[in-house]
Amino acid sequence: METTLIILKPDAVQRGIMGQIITRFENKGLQVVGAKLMKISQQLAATHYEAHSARPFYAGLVKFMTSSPVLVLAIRGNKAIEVSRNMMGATFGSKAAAGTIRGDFGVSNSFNLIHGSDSPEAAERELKLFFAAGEVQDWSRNADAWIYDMSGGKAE
Ligand code: IDP
Ligand code: MG
Repeated sequence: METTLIILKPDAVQRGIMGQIITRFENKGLQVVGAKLMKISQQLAATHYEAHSARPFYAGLVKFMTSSPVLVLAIRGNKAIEVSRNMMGATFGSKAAAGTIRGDFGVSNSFNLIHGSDSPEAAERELKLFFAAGEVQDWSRNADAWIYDMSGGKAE
């Protein structure tokens, strides 16, 4: 099982579509193991997006991400990182395929609703940035017996 960091960005919170986006992850069978509404500080935004610090859109990105609350989620499941990225769609709303979150809910290149870790290394780093020890819950979900084939002793 993988756990990934998802951020519902300020535009998703302000537009009142948090529930619709979370529902997509729940419908897919992924498990919410962490959730926190928070305002991202300048420092945290800078650390989170440090790989982009030389990009022309960086200043605007940090301003956007710190402008209004976000909902930070830890999402767990089989291949959760790749599955979530596929559900999010391409970076630009105008390019994202219909059926994806960005493809269905937006057209902007920068206000694109959602962040998701793009690798296991990124997920580990980002989960630690946004969730303190004890804020991610390891809870067992009864539905897992029907979401996964456990007949071989592990989730398939
Ligand atoms: P990702 O969120 O799909 O992983 P990244 O390339 O990691 O995309 O970029 C991080 C964020 O920076 C994007 O989600 C988007 O909000 C913003 N961004 C990326 N490229 C551009 C751009 O060309 N113009 C404006 N904003 C951008
Ligand atoms: Mg990225």
